[in-house]
Amino acid sequence: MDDVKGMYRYMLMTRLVSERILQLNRMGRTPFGAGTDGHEAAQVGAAWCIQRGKDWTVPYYRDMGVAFVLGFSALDEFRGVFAKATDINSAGRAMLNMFSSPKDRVLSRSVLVGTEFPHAVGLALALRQRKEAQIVFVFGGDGSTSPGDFHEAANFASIHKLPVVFVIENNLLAISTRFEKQTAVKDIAEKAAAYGMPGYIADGMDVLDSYEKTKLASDRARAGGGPSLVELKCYRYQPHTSDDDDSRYRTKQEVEEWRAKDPVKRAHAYLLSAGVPEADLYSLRASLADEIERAIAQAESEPDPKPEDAAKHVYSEDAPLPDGTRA
Ligand SMILES: Cc1ncc(C[n+]2csc(CCOP(=O)(O)OP(=O)(O)O)c2C)c(N)n1
Repeated sequence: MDDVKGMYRYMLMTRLVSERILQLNRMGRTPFGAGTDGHEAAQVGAAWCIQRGKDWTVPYYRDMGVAFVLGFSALDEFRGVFAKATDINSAGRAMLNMFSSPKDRVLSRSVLVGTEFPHAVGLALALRQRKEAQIVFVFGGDGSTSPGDFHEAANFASIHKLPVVFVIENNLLAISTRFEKQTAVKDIAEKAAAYGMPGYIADGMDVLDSYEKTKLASDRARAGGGPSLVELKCYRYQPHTSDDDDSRYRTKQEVEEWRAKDPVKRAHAYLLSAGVPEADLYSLRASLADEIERAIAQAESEPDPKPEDAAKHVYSEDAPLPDGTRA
């Protein structure tokens, strides 16, 4: 029960942060926002299988719930949202949610969809060569299984039995492109068979099912059995980003149908039915909301990055100039 309460805490935190990100953007206080609503159970359930500080994780840009479970705070998140110099991911130079934390073993990633898979597989190969016991979790959306990167990475990982868990959050949309317009099979999990690895399907609106199916995959990787793919079927409630008009590609009715399966409400109902007092859940919400408001106030008051730092760490600072001299 303690685990489920812990999971619920991170799911609720993810929901509340995500809602504030969109509100702040609509108020004109931030340049850009992207929500996670609808993915909380998938992300938190899968991330519960990660051994913090030991395993490596390559999350994708929607994975706030994964980042929070791994140790990111609301303040870490809002520093990125406000693109402040204090942002731990990129010092305010990349978009929000380019999660990066060497101490938490979160590999810095690119915004380019699908590039995380070969990076994760390379990481797993390095762990194998160094005889380290940890495993790698890599996350992506359904759309990220279309580029060649995914297929090359899955094939290579399977041939070499590398300790990788491919976690795919299938929300049926890649911006405006619907699932059936870019994937000919019924389930993403079917793609695993082509590479000789198991493909598990979970109800990504259910945190326990997401945890259990990801656990099958992570147990297999830890035992030396090689990679697996876990498909978490979920839905994105908000537009793709604050720049997206989702009324052009889906109906309100479709969103409402999925809202009836709200993963946060479902976990809330589960806890109540298991005897957790409602007052405890309300005080949890109040304390999270307070933490979030304090994080927003602090992040917003912090300094912006300096314009002259825009290309810092992009080019090697001691690389020779074209004429062979050094700056
Ligand atoms: C290589 C590449 N092509 C296109 C884009 C633009 N783009 C950003 S997010 C996205 C959709 C990805 O959808 P999916 O993987 O299903 O994840 P979701 O955003 O739905 O969670 C696209 C096409 C990109 N970032 N990288």
